[in-house]
Formats: sequence, C-alpha cells, structure tokens
Amino acid sequence: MASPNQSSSDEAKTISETLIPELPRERGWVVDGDIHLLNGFWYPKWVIHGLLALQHHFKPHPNDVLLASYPKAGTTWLKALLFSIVNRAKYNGIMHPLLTSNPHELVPWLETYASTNPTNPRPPDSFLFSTHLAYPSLPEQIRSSSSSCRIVYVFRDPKDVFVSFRHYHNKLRPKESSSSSFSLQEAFDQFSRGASPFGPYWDHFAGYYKASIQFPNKVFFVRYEDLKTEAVFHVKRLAEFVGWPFSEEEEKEGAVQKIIDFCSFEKLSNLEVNKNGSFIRNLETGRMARFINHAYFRKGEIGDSKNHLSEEMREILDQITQDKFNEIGLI
Ligand code: PAP
Repeated sequence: MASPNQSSSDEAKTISETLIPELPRERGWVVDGDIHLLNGFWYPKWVIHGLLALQHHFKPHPNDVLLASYPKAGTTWLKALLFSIVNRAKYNGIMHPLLTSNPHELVPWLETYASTNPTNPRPPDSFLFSTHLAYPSLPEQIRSSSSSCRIVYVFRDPKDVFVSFRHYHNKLRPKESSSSSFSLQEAFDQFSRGASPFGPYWDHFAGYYKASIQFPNKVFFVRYEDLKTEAVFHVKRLAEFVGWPFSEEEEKEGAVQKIIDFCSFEKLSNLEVNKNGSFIRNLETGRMARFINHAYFRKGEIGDSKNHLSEEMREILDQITQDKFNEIGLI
C-alpha cells in the first residue's frame, strides 16, 4: 500500500503530467527539454513540478528570506552577500564556508529542491532560499501579507542579462544536443518576445517591483548596477531589511566593506572552488545535473552587452524596457 506521502507525491506529479502537455511550449535554453507557458511565465517541466509542490506544501517560517531573481541578474553575488550578512557573527574570515563552497551550495534553490521533494518542499536547516519563479508563481503562503517572510529581488539591465544567459547556455549545453545550433538571433528573438526560460523578463521584474511598492517591508528591490556603484549604501540597506543591521561599532570597524570585498567578483571568482569546482543538483526524481562553478563567474561587469549585441538589438531591448518602466512607473 502506498504511504500518504507517496500518494500525495504521485498526485502532484499526475497534476503536472496532465497539465504540461496542454500548455503552449517553446524551446528551452540550458537544460534540454522545452519550456511551457504557465499563468503568463515560461518554465521548464521540472520547475513546474517544483512550483506546484511549493504551492501545495511549502510552509514558510517567520524569519525566512527568499532571494528572487531572473537567471543571470546577480543571483550568485546576492547569495554570497546575504549568506555573509546573516552569518557574520558565526564565521570568521578563515573558516568561512564561501572559501570552500560555491554560493549556490550554501543557499538552496527552492523550486529545484521542491521538484525532488514534492511533499516536503522546504529545504532543511536553512531560512535563506533562492528562486527564479516570477512573483505571481510564488506560493500564496510566501506572498501573503500575513507572512513575515521577506523577499529580496535583484534586477539587472536585460541586455546584460541576455548576454550573460547566452554565454552560460553556450558553456553548459551538451555539444551534441539539438540546442547546439541555437543561434544568437534565435535566442534574442525568443528573449525579446518574452518566451525565454522564466520570462518574460520584463513581467518578471515588474511583478516584484510592484510588490516592493505595495509591501515595502516585505519586498526589497535592488539593481545590480546600483549595487556595483554604491555597494556600501545598498549592502547596509539589505542587512537592515533582512533583520541583521550593522551596528555603529561594526560600521566603524569596516564590517560592511569587508563583506563587500569578500563577496566581490574578483575575490570569489579567484577562489579554487570557483575556478575548478562543481556541484550536483537533483533536478527531479532520478535526474541529476552537474553544475560547473566557474560558469557563474564570467566578467561581472556593467554594459558588456555592447560587445556582443548589435546597435539594433540593444535598441530593441531598451525600448521594451522603457515601455515597461513607463507602464509600472519605474524611473
Ligand atoms: P544564476 O541566476 O544562474 O545563478 P547569476 O549569478 O545571476 O546566475 O548570473 C551570473 C552573472 O553574475 C555573471 O555575469 P556576466 O556573465 O555578465 O559576467 C557573473 O559574472 C556575475 N557575477 C557572479 N558573481 C558576481 C559578483 N560577486 N559580483 C558581480 N557579478 C557577479
């Protein structure tokens, strides 16, 4: 006889298995397989499994912090910063876990974990999680104004996001796969139409931006570019928002700058673990993928898109962004 957990897990799987074939589909980018349009956003199949499990079974705790981002908008950096901020009393510089682990190993990715643990989709021993899900796809238990769970969203210029995603895709795709012939123009067309994994990019950030206006104590919105140019100001805001503000004494001792330097692109990308290490992720029951750490560190710069996209491509993305900014009142 099946256990209650088994039948509930089978039920979630059956829902997504019957749902997915009915959804509009497009070609996926990184992991082979298509992406499917679910309630306005394009997700791979395993993400839909995870998303449904979270919506049914996720139980937030009061101090949970969720880092939300579109892929390549600054997830790795923010994971390192948040982990360092909330654990600064626990670790000194020598024993710090970031010296030996990639930030992705320290801050679990919610929908990946949920896709492999559908009946109990809360990663153990952590209150810091990440997600690439769009705001409307988050479980109601997290979005609800009655939950004290906090959300940090990082936004980045979509031109640089697209270029970064494209490089990542080129690094990770199996050379013999059908996606190896996926041209820049094809990927660009998909991205600008909004039909990219976790996209439309513009609706992704708009959802979190609107939520940050509506619930400023719950959703924190920060731009990658601002974090680069005004790091001290934004890291202090971030620490305060997640409930670990820097004391006056810490500030005098330079604790803010120490964390910024420790989590900088230069520091993290030069660590042995990030130059030559890798980690394994279960994507869904029975499927595993190895992720190469250095794929998360390329240039870490603002404006690299000008080296990879034509003037016309950049204008197209800028126009879509400007239209979305106007629509939602973002300056
Ligand atoms: P993910 O969503 O798949 O985890 P994510 O970390 O958001 O990826 O994106 C990787 C980008 O962040 C890379 O950008 P690039 O391709 O334009 O170079 C990567 O270099 C950049 N990045 C990683 N770590 C840092 C950091 N510490 N500071 C600034 N940028 C960083």
